Amino acid sequence: MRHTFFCIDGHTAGNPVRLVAGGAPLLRGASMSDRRQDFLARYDWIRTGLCFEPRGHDMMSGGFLYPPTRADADVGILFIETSGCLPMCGHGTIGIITFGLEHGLIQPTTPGRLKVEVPAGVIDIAYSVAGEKVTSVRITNVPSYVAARGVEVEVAELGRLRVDVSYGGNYYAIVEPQGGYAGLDAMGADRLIAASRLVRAAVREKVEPVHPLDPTIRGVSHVLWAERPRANDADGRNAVFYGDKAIDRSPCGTGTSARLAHLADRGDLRVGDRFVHESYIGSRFIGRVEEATTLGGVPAIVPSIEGSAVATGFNTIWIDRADPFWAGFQV
Ligand code: PYC
Repeated sequence: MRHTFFCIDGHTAGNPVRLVAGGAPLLRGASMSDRRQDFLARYDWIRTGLCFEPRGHDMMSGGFLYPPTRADADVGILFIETSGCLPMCGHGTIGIITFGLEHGLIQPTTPGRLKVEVPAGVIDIAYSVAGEKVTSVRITNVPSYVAARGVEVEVAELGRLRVDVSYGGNYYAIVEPQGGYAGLDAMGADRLIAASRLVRAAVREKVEPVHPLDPTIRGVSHVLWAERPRANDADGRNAVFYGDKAIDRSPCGTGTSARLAHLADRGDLRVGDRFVHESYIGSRFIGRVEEATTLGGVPAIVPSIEGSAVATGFNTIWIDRADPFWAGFQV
């Protein structure tokens, strides 16, 4: 049996975004979080088939548009990625909203504004348009907070590291330069990937953060290696590891949100402060601490992230059960 998926492919700040505009399965559930669980239980083969080789690659990421489950939202998004079905994805949202608007799949009630339901909650979008092109998307993200401080892990080659765990829509182990970690350029991509696997596994043995309002969102999934910026007009640089082999080519929207919460928590950022974040390849998001809040009684911030995306083409993809690699593979 052959399943056909009509996709708009592109990238946000260099990281891939595959908007699956046709072929989304009908999902059960009273919220996007419930629908995420339903998708994982019954349709995860669509994610692996579209994201893993031979139809995808290590960094592949994307999502589907759904009617929202809430009356106050314009649209819902379900994310798919090599790493799983994320509760929230910042670069994915920027791409999906850009391509959805540019191709008439999303019709805003208020031009320039959208309310979007994602599994992690509800986010607000402000976007700009020039002619037919969406030139920027700003996400006011879900409340973000620090879940654990000073977790000590021992990692081969790098020795003892102290990391903090912060939430920005996914849980991040944040590693700042220290001891055996002298910065991104000193490490290089291959060593960062190998070390990230070890750091994530070691942190998972020590802490399992659980979202204060949604227990289906739990556990450290990503590692954010922090660094000083390269350019004078930026405030920080990072390499975000996800899945098993990916370094985000964008500055990572949820990673930037987690980093803003982390810096705000220790007093290095205040409400209203802007933070220009560079990615591993030098692309940028503009972050901002929008407000202080609480999440289930825990101090938190509401961060925003702004960036832009470019569609690179349409892609009609088949998943055919007669193909020995119909559900994709990873090596
Ligand atoms: O932009 O939030 C993000 C993201 C998560 C994983 C890769 N990118």
